[in-house]
Amino acid sequence: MSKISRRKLITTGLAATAGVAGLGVAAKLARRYGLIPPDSGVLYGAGETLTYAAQRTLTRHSMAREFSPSDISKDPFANEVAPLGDAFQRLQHGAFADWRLTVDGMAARPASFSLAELGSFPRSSQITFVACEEGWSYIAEWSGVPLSHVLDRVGALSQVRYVVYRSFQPDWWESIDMVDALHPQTLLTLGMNGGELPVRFGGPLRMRVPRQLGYKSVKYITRLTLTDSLKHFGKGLGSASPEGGYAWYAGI
Ligand SMILES: Nc1nc2c(c(=O)[nH]1)N[C@H]1C(S)=C(S)[C@@H](COP(=O)(O)O)O[C@H]1N2
Ligand SMILES: [Mo]
Repeated sequence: MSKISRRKLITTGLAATAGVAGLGVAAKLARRYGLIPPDSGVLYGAGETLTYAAQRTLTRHSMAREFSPSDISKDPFANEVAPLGDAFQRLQHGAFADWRLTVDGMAARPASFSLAELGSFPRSSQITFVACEEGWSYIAEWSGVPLSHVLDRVGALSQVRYVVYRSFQPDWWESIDMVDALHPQTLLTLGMNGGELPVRFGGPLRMRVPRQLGYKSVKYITRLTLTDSLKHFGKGLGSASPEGGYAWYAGI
């Protein structure tokens, strides 16, 4: 399917879901409100784009379901990660005192934060569900700093449309739009189930995006880049996921 006809499909779907009168209006709305996801040019793009557009139109302020303490999974499953290597182990032996979160790109005050600094920022916690695309899931309590707070601190410019987040594991990088970046449940996570965030669950610092599938919750976060375009990151599809055949937008 060509990009043109895919776009047509999006706007048709948008017109239907949002009850917009007329395709021309829907097409204008889709462009204006950024409803075309960055990987819309790839094969499975049509369905994903429709999901993205519909969710962005109808549910941008909705909250991921939160559970009660008695729902917390007793023995949560940590997905296996590739070996983290010597450099990570050195940081771990130093109790991650030298871990830094670099924030760059379209910010008035780019910064580099230690975990202690992040820990001194306002904290939020949530009991939410992690769902892997492979079918398993668990519920845990997560605590951390709302990403929106960090964006405020660095003075995110008004043109920013996406936050790209990178991991100590170079193969793992993702991005989210501002609806998710500013969403109150999107957390730079430092703690889990009342304690520190264990390394196998992404410690010392993990992104939690509870409104999307588990793979958007990248572990070992080292860098955030604020940008108005995803064209120049990787293959320009928005994140590592679409490069490997998964959708950039994985809303649940
Ligand atoms: N850095 C990094 N982040 C990652 C992964 C990974 O292998 N490395 N796996 C992802 C996938 S596919 C899922 S489903 C979740 C799994 O989270 P869990 O280990 O807490 O269950 O983490 C995501 N974040
Ligand atoms: Mo996953």
